[in-house]
Amino acid sequence: MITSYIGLGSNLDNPREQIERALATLDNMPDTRLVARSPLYRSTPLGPAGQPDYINAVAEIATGLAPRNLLTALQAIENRQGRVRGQRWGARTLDLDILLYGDRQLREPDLVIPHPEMANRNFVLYPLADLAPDLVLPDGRPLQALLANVPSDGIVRLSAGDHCGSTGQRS
Ligand code: ROI
Repeated sequence: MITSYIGLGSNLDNPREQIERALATLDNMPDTRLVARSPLYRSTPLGPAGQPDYINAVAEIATGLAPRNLLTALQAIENRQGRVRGQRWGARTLDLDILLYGDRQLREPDLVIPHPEMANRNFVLYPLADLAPDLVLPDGRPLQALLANVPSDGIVRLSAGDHCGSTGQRS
Protein backbone atom coordinates (compact mmCIF):
# COMPACT_ATOMS: atom_id res chain seq x y z
CA MET A 1 0.00 0.00 0.00
CA ILE A 2 1.15 3.53 -0.82
CA THR A 3 0.46 6.60 1.31
CA SER A 4 -1.14 9.27 -0.84
CA TYR A 5 -2.48 12.73 0.01
CA ILE A 6 -5.62 14.01 -1.69
CA GLY A 7 -6.67 17.66 -1.77
CA LEU A 8 -10.40 18.34 -1.54
CA GLY A 9 -12.13 21.60 -2.48
CA SER A 10 -15.70 22.78 -3.00
CA ASN A 11 -17.48 26.12 -3.28
CA LEU A 12 -20.95 25.14 -4.56
CA ASP A 13 -24.02 23.27 -3.34
CA ASN A 14 -23.27 23.10 0.39
CA PRO A 15 -19.48 22.79 0.24
CA ARG A 16 -19.04 21.30 3.71
CA GLU A 17 -21.44 18.51 2.92
CA GLN A 18 -19.67 17.91 -0.41
CA ILE A 19 -16.33 17.52 1.39
CA GLU A 20 -17.74 15.27 4.12
CA ARG A 21 -19.42 13.07 1.55
CA ALA A 22 -16.26 12.83 -0.52
CA LEU A 23 -14.18 11.88 2.54
CA ALA A 24 -16.60 9.04 3.32
CA THR A 25 -16.46 7.92 -0.30
CA LEU A 26 -12.65 7.88 -0.35
CA ASP A 27 -12.81 5.26 2.38
CA ASN A 28 -14.99 3.13 0.12
CA MET A 29 -12.78 3.12 -2.98
CA PRO A 30 -11.42 -0.27 -3.97
CA ASP A 31 -8.10 -1.25 -2.38
CA THR A 32 -8.08 2.00 -0.41
CA ARG A 33 -8.48 3.12 3.16
CA LEU A 34 -8.91 6.62 4.58
CA VAL A 35 -6.13 6.92 7.18
CA ALA A 36 -6.63 10.50 8.34
CA ARG A 37 -8.40 13.71 7.45
CA SER A 38 -7.50 17.30 8.17
CA PRO A 39 -9.85 19.83 9.70
CA LEU A 40 -11.92 21.85 7.25
CA TYR A 41 -10.65 25.25 6.14
CA ARG A 42 -12.47 28.16 4.59
CA SER A 43 -10.40 29.91 1.92
CA THR A 44 -10.84 32.83 -0.44
CA PRO A 45 -10.96 31.76 -4.08
CA LEU A 46 -7.82 31.61 -6.15
CA GLY A 47 -8.93 32.42 -9.67
CA PRO A 48 -11.76 34.52 -11.11
CA ALA A 49 -13.43 36.87 -8.61
CA GLY A 50 -17.13 36.70 -7.89
CA GLN A 51 -17.21 33.07 -6.84
CA PRO A 52 -18.01 31.90 -3.28
CA ASP A 53 -15.34 31.04 -0.71
CA TYR A 54 -14.08 27.47 -0.78
CA ILE A 55 -14.08 24.75 1.83
CA ASN A 56 -10.81 22.81 1.65
CA ALA A 57 -9.35 19.76 3.36
CA VAL A 58 -6.70 17.12 2.79
CA ALA A 59 -7.09 13.37 3.20
CA GLU A 60 -4.38 10.81 3.81
CA ILE A 61 -5.17 7.49 2.19
CA ALA A 62 -3.42 4.14 1.95
CA THR A 63 -4.04 2.74 -1.51
CA GLY A 64 -3.12 -0.20 -3.68
CA LEU A 65 -4.43 1.61 -6.78
CA ALA A 66 -1.86 2.70 -9.34
CA PRO A 67 -1.75 6.49 -9.87
CA ARG A 68 -3.74 6.32 -13.10
CA ASN A 69 -6.43 4.15 -11.51
CA LEU A 70 -6.54 6.42 -8.50
CA LEU A 71 -7.09 9.42 -10.79
CA THR A 72 -9.91 7.63 -12.59
CA ALA A 73 -11.55 6.69 -9.28
CA LEU A 74 -11.32 10.30 -8.02
CA GLN A 75 -12.81 11.66 -11.24
CA ALA A 76 -15.72 9.23 -10.88
CA ILE A 77 -16.39 10.63 -7.38
CA GLU A 78 -16.25 14.20 -8.72
CA ASN A 79 -18.71 13.31 -11.45
CA ARG A 80 -21.08 11.52 -9.09
CA GLN A 81 -21.13 14.62 -6.88
CA GLY A 82 -22.29 16.75 -9.76
CA ARG A 83 -19.04 18.18 -11.03
CA VAL A 84 -19.62 20.07 -14.26
CA ARG A 85 -16.48 21.20 -16.02
CA GLY A 86 -17.07 24.84 -16.90
CA GLN A 87 -14.88 27.90 -16.75
CA ARG A 88 -11.21 27.26 -16.02
CA TRP A 89 -10.61 28.01 -12.34
CA GLY A 90 -14.34 28.63 -11.90
CA ALA A 91 -16.63 27.51 -9.09
CA ARG A 92 -17.00 23.78 -8.57
CA THR A 93 -19.02 21.35 -6.45
CA LEU A 94 -16.03 19.07 -5.87
CA ASP A 95 -12.39 19.00 -6.80
CA LEU A 96 -10.20 16.04 -5.82
CA ASP A 97 -6.48 16.39 -6.56
CA ILE A 98 -3.73 13.85 -6.08
CA LEU A 99 -1.13 15.90 -4.19
CA LEU A 100 1.40 13.18 -3.43
CA TYR A 101 1.67 9.47 -4.15
CA GLY A 102 4.38 8.06 -1.92
CA ASP A 103 7.69 9.36 -3.21
CA ARG A 104 6.69 8.95 -6.84
CA GLN A 105 7.23 11.71 -9.37
CA LEU A 106 5.11 11.44 -12.47
CA ARG A 107 4.82 13.70 -15.47
CA GLU A 108 2.09 12.83 -17.93
CA PRO A 109 -0.06 15.27 -19.93
CA ASP A 110 -3.05 14.92 -17.60
CA LEU A 111 -1.39 13.64 -14.44
CA VAL A 112 1.52 15.37 -12.75
CA ILE A 113 2.60 14.21 -9.27
CA PRO A 114 3.40 15.93 -6.97
CA HIS A 115 0.59 18.33 -7.86
CA PRO A 116 2.39 21.14 -9.71
CA GLU A 117 0.58 23.95 -7.87
CA MET A 118 0.58 22.55 -4.34
CA ALA A 119 3.63 24.53 -3.22
CA ASN A 120 1.85 27.81 -4.03
CA ARG A 121 -1.49 27.08 -2.38
CA ASN A 122 -2.03 27.83 1.29
CA PHE A 123 -5.36 25.97 1.17
CA VAL A 124 -3.38 22.80 0.37
CA LEU A 125 -0.29 23.32 2.56
CA TYR A 126 -2.09 24.19 5.81
CA PRO A 127 -4.34 21.13 5.96
CA LEU A 128 -1.50 18.92 4.70
CA ALA A 129 0.70 20.19 7.54
CA ASP A 130 -2.01 19.25 10.05
CA LEU A 131 -1.65 15.64 8.93
CA ALA A 132 2.06 15.46 8.15
CA PRO A 133 4.02 18.39 9.61
CA ASP A 134 7.39 16.72 8.98
CA LEU A 135 6.68 15.76 5.39
CA VAL A 136 9.42 16.23 2.80
CA LEU A 137 8.47 16.36 -0.87
CA PRO A 138 10.07 13.88 -3.29
CA ASP A 139 12.31 16.68 -4.60
CA GLY A 140 13.68 17.25 -1.08
CA ARG A 141 11.76 20.38 -0.13
CA PRO A 142 10.38 20.24 3.43
CA LEU A 143 6.70 21.10 3.79
CA GLN A 144 7.57 23.62 6.52
CA ALA A 145 9.77 25.56 4.08
CA LEU A 146 6.93 25.74 1.56
CA LEU A 147 4.53 26.89 4.28
CA ALA A 148 6.86 29.72 5.22
CA ASN A 149 6.58 30.98 1.63
CA VAL A 150 2.81 31.23 1.30
CA PRO A 151 0.63 33.93 2.82
CA SER A 152 -1.57 32.91 5.72
CA ASP A 153 -4.28 35.43 4.89
CA GLY A 154 -7.49 34.35 3.25
CA ILE A 155 -7.56 31.00 5.02
CA VAL A 156 -9.33 30.10 8.27
CA ARG A 157 -9.34 26.76 10.03
CA LEU A 158 -12.87 25.90 11.04
CA SER A 159 -12.58 24.91 14.68
CA ALA A 160 -14.35 22.48 16.97
CA GLY A 161 -18.09 22.90 16.80
CA ASP A 162 -17.56 23.97 13.21
CA HIS A 163 -16.19 20.54 12.76
CA CYS A 164 -13.60 18.41 14.48
CA GLY A 165 -11.09 20.41 16.42
CA SER A 166 -7.67 21.75 15.78
CA THR A 167 -5.81 18.75 14.45
CA GLY A 168 -6.42 15.94 12.06
CA GLN A 169 -8.45 12.93 13.03
CA ARG A 170 -6.93 9.54 12.39
CA SER A 171 -9.16 6.56 11.96
N1 ROI B 1 -9.35 28.39 -4.57
C1 ROI B 1 -9.48 27.94 -3.31
N2 ROI B 1 -9.43 28.84 -2.30
N3 ROI B 1 -9.64 26.63 -3.02
C2 ROI B 1 -9.69 25.69 -4.01
O1 ROI B 1 -9.85 24.49 -3.72
C3 ROI B 1 -9.56 26.12 -5.34
N4 ROI B 1 -9.57 25.23 -6.38
C4 ROI B 1 -9.40 25.62 -7.63
C5 ROI B 1 -9.20 27.06 -8.00
C6 ROI B 1 -10.30 27.47 -8.96
C7 ROI B 1 -7.84 27.20 -8.66
N5 ROI B 1 -9.25 27.95 -6.87
C8 ROI B 1 -9.38 27.50 -5.59
O2 ROI B 1 -9.38 24.70 -8.58
